Amino acid sequence: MTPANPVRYDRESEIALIEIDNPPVNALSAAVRRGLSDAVAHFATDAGARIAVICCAGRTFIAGADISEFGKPPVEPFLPDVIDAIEASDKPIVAALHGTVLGGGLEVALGAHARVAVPGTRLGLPEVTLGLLPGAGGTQRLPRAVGLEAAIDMVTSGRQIGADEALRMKLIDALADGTDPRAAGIAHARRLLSEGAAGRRLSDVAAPTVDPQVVESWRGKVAKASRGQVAPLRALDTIAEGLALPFAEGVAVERRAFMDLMQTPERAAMIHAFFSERRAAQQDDLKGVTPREVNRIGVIGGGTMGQGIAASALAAGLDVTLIERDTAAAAKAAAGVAAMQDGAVKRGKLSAADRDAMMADRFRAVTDYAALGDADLVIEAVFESMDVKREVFATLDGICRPGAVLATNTSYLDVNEIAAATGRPQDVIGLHFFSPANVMRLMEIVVADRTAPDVVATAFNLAKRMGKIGVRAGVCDGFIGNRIMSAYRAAADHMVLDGASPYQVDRAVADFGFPMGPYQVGDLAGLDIGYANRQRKAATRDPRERVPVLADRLAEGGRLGRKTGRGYYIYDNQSPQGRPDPQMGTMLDGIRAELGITPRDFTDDEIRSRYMAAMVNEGAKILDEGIAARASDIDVVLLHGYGFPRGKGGPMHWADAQGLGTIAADIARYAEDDPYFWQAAPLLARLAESGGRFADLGKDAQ
Ligand code: 3H9
Repeated sequence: MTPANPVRYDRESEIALIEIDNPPVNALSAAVRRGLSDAVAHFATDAGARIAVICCAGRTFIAGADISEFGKPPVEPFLPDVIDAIEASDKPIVAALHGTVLGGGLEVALGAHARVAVPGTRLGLPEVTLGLLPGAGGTQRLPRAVGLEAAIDMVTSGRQIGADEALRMKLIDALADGTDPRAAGIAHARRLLSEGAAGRRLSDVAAPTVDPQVVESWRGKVAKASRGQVAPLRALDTIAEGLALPFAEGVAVERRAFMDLMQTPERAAMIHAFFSERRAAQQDDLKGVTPREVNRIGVIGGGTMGQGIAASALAAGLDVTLIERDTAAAAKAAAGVAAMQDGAVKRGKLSAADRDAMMADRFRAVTDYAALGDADLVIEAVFESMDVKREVFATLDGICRPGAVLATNTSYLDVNEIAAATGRPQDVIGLHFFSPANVMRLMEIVVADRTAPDVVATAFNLAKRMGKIGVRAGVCDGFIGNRIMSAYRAAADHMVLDGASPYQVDRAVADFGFPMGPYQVGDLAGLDIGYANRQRKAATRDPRERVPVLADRLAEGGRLGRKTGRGYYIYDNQSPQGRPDPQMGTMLDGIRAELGITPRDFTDDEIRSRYMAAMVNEGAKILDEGIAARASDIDVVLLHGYGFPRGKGGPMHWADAQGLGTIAADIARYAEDDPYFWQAAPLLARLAESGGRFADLGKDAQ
């Protein structure tokens, strides 16, 4: 193999081995496509080779097209042509699979005449998660292998399936015993040769019948799940339309759809999200810094958050000691953690035996802090009060071994002040998990003034190990996410005072693509939390700041949201998901009269513009202050912690796509009514003035 050719061609007696070696994930770059195409041509003329095996070196079979090439001019050979050449081969070709066989990788495998996988292999067509659909025959070959509905499910959801399921679905022909894909491929090729079998070309297989009723029922499901994204529905149409045509024409339908989707803002946004998630972990100042070793962790506080953190740490293979106030609370927390593990067993993510072993050997819930003496890292998840947190940290300071990392899960308190309760502020950091912590992937890593670099590196390492996306944040009230949420919540509250209803705001925001509007979120989280926060800040509040009187009235009246059956909405047997309160209009009229506000109408567009402008403006302030290092980090936080629609890429990407001049002009207009709230972030004003974009900031430094 020359360095330029990532595809090796070897022979083992009558078996040709075509091995792709393009780290890290064997993506189908132009060089791989060229190498694969040449290797297949060579196989055709290699008289001694009767069968070929395509396999991959490294940790995975091909994980898809090379995403970094998208948006650039296409380079030949094109993937569909390479796959057609594989399938057209007169001599059989076996795909030997391991790791994650995704997108174009699975399409290559579907072009082969037989597929064998090693245990643990995962397969999927995740293109819709990038705003695309399979563009190299996947929408037409997959249904011919697994049937119409199984194919629709995989293509429109982007879901990955395990090797066992793939075997049951007949997506693969065999599951190997060993873990070496090359050996598995050779063994399967030998079997085919000895049986005189040649596998099959999926393009020759008759297409499954397309029942329009089945397609219609899927359309409903897919539309609901995809919340306004275009790719999943286009993928459904492409499968249905293509299968009614001869294979070559079906593939042409697919190609057109793929090219159309390639041009959409949704595709650009979703690929931005993909790379932003990976960029978040890149920290230039941590290069060469060795993280501390973490095996044993302590969790203080066994509420929902503490339980979720414990469950997530256990799943990552860590040893967990949870501390609670008394034995009853410890037992309750332990039961909660066990229930979360049961959920993982039910979802097939954990075996029952592993759960039992993990709970017996690696987990304990106790009451004595002394049990944390040998912990490598402790995460405090107690009541959100500075006094309580400082007391916990002072105790930890007296008990934990030197070098242990002491983390707080506070969602807005000052981490510097918490660190000052110890004699070792260099070991203190914020690890802000999102609830439920065993499900939500976001973790804000809050770096205080004196946090040591190896503690920051340890936090990023821990995030990766726990399957979380760690995003670095500086210390301020609410860090990145909650600070931005306060801003857009305030914009919404102002509109409600001025004439909109909470229900209209929620609807307008949901139409943008959020799973819920701010008032539905408020009811879910509990209205007491925001109320307590406002009380805490009341003494220092600027008199020009508008108070969300409706929220205060609801909380003071015991309407705390779902948990009390009433908040902005009413929750009961008749409407477990909530229904508007018919009294809301009267209540709001009263509040407006008290405040001397003459209500006015808001269009849904204006609601969205104000909501988004507040979000983007606060994001710009956070960026300017260095609370977030990159605009893309803000996008990741909003995407993973606050339900921002992935198809729009995050608020900063969305703002760049709108043009910052438009948003700055909106803010200037809103400021005419409320100059205190609508102060344009200086960074936003500068970029709007120069025609710049958030995405370009810091590019020179990268
Ligand atoms: C497609 O195939 C279209 C076709 O239908 C039609 C074409 C005509 N390209 O995630 P990780 C990089 S669409 C380029 O941290 P993990 C990634 O950026 C594609 N680069 O590792 C990172 O780089 P860095 C369909 C890629 O072990 C490094 O690899 N395929 C690609 O947690 C490691 O990645 C997909 O959507 C790529 N395709 O997870 C699969 N994939 O180190 C997307 C990864 O510089 N990929 N990189 O930051 C994944 O889901 C995960 O990366 C994977 C590994 C599960 C493979």
